[in-house]
Amino acid sequence: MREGLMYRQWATSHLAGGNAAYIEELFDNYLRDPNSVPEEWRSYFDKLPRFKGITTEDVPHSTIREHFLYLAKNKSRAQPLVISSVSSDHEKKQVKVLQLITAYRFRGHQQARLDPLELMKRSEVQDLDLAYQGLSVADYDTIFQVGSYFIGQEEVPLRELHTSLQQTYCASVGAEYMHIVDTEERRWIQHRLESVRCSPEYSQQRKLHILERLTAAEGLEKYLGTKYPGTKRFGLEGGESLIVIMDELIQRSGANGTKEMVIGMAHRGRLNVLVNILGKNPADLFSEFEGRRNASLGAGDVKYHQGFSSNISTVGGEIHLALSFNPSHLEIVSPVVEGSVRARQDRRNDSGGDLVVPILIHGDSAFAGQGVVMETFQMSQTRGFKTGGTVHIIVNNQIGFTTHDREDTRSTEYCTDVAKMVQAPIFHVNADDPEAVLFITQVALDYRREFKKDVVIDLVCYRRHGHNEADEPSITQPLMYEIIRSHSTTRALYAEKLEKSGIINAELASQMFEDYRRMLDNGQHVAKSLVNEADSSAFVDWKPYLGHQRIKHCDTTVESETLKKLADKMDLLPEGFVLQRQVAKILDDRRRMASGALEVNWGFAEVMAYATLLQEGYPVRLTGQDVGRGTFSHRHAVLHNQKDAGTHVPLKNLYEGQPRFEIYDSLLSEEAVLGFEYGYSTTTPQTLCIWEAQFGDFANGAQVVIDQFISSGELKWGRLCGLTLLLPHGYEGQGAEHSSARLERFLQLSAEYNMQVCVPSTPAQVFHMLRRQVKRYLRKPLVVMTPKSLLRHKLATSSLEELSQGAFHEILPEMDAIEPAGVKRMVMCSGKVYYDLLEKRRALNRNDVVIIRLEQLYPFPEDELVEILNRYTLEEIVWCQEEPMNQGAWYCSQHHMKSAMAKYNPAIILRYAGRAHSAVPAVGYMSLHTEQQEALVSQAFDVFS
Ligand SMILES: Cc1ncc(C[n+]2csc(CCOP(=O)(O)OP(=O)(O)O)c2C)c(N)n1
Repeated sequence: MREGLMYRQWATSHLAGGNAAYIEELFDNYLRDPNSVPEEWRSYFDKLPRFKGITTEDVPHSTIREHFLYLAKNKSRAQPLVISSVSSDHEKKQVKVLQLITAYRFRGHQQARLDPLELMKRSEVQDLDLAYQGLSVADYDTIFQVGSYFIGQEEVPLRELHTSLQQTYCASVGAEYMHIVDTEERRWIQHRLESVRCSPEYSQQRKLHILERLTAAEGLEKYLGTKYPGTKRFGLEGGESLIVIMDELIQRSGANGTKEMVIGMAHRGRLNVLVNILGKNPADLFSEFEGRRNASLGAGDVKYHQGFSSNISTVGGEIHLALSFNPSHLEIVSPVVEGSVRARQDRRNDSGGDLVVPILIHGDSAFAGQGVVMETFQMSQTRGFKTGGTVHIIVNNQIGFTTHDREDTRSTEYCTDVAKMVQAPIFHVNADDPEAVLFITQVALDYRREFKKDVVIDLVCYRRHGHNEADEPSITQPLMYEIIRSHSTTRALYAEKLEKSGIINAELASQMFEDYRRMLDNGQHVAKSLVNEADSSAFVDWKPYLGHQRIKHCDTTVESETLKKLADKMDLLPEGFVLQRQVAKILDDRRRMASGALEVNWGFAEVMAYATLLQEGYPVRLTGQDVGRGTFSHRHAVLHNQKDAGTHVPLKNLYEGQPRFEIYDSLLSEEAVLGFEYGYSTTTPQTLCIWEAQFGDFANGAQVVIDQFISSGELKWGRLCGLTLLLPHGYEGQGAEHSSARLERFLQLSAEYNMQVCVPSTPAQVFHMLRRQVKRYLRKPLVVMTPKSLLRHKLATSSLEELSQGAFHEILPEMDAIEPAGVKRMVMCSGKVYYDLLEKRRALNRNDVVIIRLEQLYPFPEDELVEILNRYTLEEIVWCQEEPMNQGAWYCSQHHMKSAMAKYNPAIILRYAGRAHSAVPAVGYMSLHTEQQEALVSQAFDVFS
């Protein structure tokens, strides 16, 4: 009570007017918890001078509080409070000075000179005005406390402080970091920026190096522009400082001990990064310009989408760089890079992300507009997807194709605002100040290393030419391009600056240019630190996987003793672990399945596939929404203790030193998560990598990943990928959105042995299919239509022997003992409808009909089908499906079926039994669904007119 009263007296005497309430609240908070107020206020309150005389109302509260505490502790030795004199006018101004500092930290970036063209509108920021803060130039010589950062001094004259604030926050760097809630992070950034006012003095050698990098960046574009005029290269002109950033990121990371960097970037400046950073041989690039084809690729891709890797030497040793292949779809490479990085980190046991670093280079419009950017940020700190922070660079040329005005490109203030969702610091920097660019690169990389979080460098630049070299920019941006035409290049401006400061003379600058040009003429490598004989010890050997289109035979058998032993191990629970009742029953059943007392179900077969693979040395990674339990509660790979909510993952506890078993319920994203898993699996051939959709059709949220990477990556870029997609699919009356995984779309994408599309219908089939996926030296994506109701279907079971002794069958022949001689009709189908057909045939007692299951629709098992057809003398062949006629396998697979039939009997017709054409995947009424289902099953046995 007394404290509050005394404080209020102090506040009102010192801080009359609008600030008083604010300061009072701050001080109240400070008294409760000194750490709850911004540190500048905390240090101010802490440092208020000591007063003389115990009763004055000017006594700061901290002093009083300390004294009271002291008295309370030392009742017998009460001491008088020692208080020094104070100038209340100075105190008032001191508060205002602190407000001024805070204002610059919050809003200085709005006044920073970020745009080389000076076109960007800078906001009016009142808070940065001395007068607005109640100060004036008359106070310039007064000394104020400023905290310990500014130029390492605690007290400086206002003049010096004001200059420092402007240099730090309103010159070539616009720093946004006050949105970060963690005090330590903010302090760290403040210290780094303020201690050198964002402009450290670099050595002459360093400055020459910057000039050399800019010369290389500009030189390459000029050379290509002259040699191949009008050819698309998406030049970097205007944003050459990107090369300064990349060079520093690599060298500094290498010095820190980083071993690998994975870089994702779109078209802009890609050729420049390839040649000047990754050391691609210019001669190779030129031959691509001249139309050379890579004979080893199928379709191939344009030169500015191809990936590349190399090793670069740094003071800390060799660093491996991988520039990720990249489709035209902007930003989709971001999660792919993250997945690749995580795979490399897992391989190196680099849980902190120090050894492998992701770098993502974005365009300003794409970064602001594409949703996958947000999804990728949302992943960045989650257990299953974090990579220790990503360095994001925006090549912000202030134009997205032709769109320039902010009202059209975005609603946010900056193109980088999305990064604030994960409280990433954002450093805007003027690309025409390459030393500021270098400085901010160092701060950004060090921040990532210190805090393991994402950080953004917004390189504010311009685009000297059109969107590409065949595009005329003044059609849409006449005024901007008038300015650009008379604007010197970054290199020229920097060379001029170095000349003025006597570091170089004009001849040296042009000599540098000539030297670079000569190297290109000679077709020489221009990246100086390129390692010729790369250390390949950490490389993955993909050779065994290369050159196969299809491998049909694979031994996936397992000793039944091994199955039992593994099942026993999975049954062991930690002391005191209490299972939920239904889960206990499921595990109980699994125990009986392992002993042979019960037929094997889907869940058991699937987890045993993982267990056996782990036992054989293959890591397994499984992600997707709700994968630990399984959406339909069949997997239970993660068990939850009902007593303390702790978890236990039996598959992680099989034996000492076993391979990784990673299972993560993913965030609610399909696009970024699937992109991530694609990146992961293209980096680790040994791992069985699986992504599961909650319902199969949700995969369409990741359609870009399926179209641009999964189905076409091998043909475009020669990248192998063994990723498995589990997509729950099946017509059970659950309505339009929960029935179909859109099988037809995957089949339509299937060609040239690009991927596999399977519809396994028994537990043994899923067991062998998953094992086959990793045991064969074949890395092709596997798309699986997985069941829902079939997980518990009484007929969809297998024996333990089928697991131990069987194999994956691309076709399952007739299972009942039907005499071939009497068979007139064959019904072919895939998936769950088989069981409906089987029950119907049994009910009808139709021994003239056999039912066969196509368990793999692509690559189509044509020879096997012909072999089965040849067992019978058929009059009719029917394809039966649950899906409407325009969906499912009918349109996309019938040519394969007909091709096999032509080898059997060219005269025989393929009939259709299934739902009629439909605009929706399934109906919404259970009664209508049942009606349709019964009709299509009956139709398979009916007479066709
Ligand atoms: C998903 C997607 N939508 C549209 C395009 C077509 N496109 C190619 S580049 C581009 C402009 C990108 O602008 P920005 O991100 O600012 O990069 P810049 O080209 O200016 O470097 C557009 C719209 C695309 N490639 N991908």
